[in-house]
Amino acid sequence: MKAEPPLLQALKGAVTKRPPIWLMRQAGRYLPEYRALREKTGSFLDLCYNPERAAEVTLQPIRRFDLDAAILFSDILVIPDAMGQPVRFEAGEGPVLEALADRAAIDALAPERVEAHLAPVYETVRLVKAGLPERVALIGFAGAPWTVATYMVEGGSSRDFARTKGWAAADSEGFAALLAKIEAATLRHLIAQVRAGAQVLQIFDSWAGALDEVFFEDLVIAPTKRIVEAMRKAAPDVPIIGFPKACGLLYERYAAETGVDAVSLDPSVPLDWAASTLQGRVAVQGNLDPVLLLAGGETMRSRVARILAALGSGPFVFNLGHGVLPPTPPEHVAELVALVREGKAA
Ligand code: 1CP
Repeated sequence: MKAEPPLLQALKGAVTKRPPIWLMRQAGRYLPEYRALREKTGSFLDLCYNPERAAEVTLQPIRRFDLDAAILFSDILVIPDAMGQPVRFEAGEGPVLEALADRAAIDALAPERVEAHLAPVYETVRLVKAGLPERVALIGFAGAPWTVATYMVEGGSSRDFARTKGWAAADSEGFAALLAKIEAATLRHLIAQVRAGAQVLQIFDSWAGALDEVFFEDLVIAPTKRIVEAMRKAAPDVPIIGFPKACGLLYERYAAETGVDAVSLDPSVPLDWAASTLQGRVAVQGNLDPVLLLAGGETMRSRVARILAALGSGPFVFNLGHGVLPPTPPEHVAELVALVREGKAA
């Protein structure tokens, strides 16, 4: 029998001899070979919808570093794009969408377009899978409904999510209809990624930390729980990692109530608290500050040792607390991977 990739073992609750490691945004601007390919390709979305090039970008960090997983190169905002709310990425500005104006705009969204519109993404998954060694797992992903909704309602990035939260407060029924559309599209997208070869799924809820407890329950926990339940039926063997970034003590309820196999921790989560409160119930992933990877040196080394010491005796996946920053020297990534491979705890 073939050995299961270490990432899958850890996500299913095993304590591995060395923790598996992968990094959010491990493909991207900090790699010269990414910048070269990016320059040859029109827009960022053109790259996401070009299977050969997106597969190449996904595989670039795997060729350089001894990582335990590849993450599909795509974006969470392909979902509004597929449902009929076009997305553009402006250089230096981030995503731009025509903000949803009213209930009619929500009703016009079409989750049933996902498979056709995102066919190139599933082709990318197939190409990557064919190019990966058995021990390197392939991670598919989607944004969580709340985080994707913020971009659809604000028309792009936001600091305070005033329009989105205001809509949820004033018209809970209309907002629930929006989340239901995103949820339906997300399910279709996750299932299609699994059919194409994804072995693990991560749900990015980057703006979960912007919500109070009541909104967190209704807009983060409830939709995530429904997605996890539906995926258990569609793909019972595929572990799911949830990343409700910066949600503080609410990580505990998220881990207990959504049904995810693992939670990804942002850098602010105290390690001993995570070990005692979360790790008995789910696997944990994280949580080195990406700025410490950028800085490198002794501070990075001692923080890595501290994370390994605190979390290494339970089911654990080494990662950053958020994505690799573009100015990060690739040699620092190589050193980090080597440190985790040695498994040295302070
Ligand atoms: O060329 C460029 O400048 C594009 C930069 C870029 C990249 C490399 C964007 C635009 N998206 C991505 C890829 C991406 N996005 C991946 C690839 C896999 C990986 O290597 O990890 C993933 C998983 C995402 C997910 C994503 N997109 C999130 C969730 C994770 C997070 O960063 O919090 C979010 C919020 C987005 C939206 C997004 N995509 C890109 C931008 C500039 C933004 C807006 C971010 C913001 O509002 O602050």
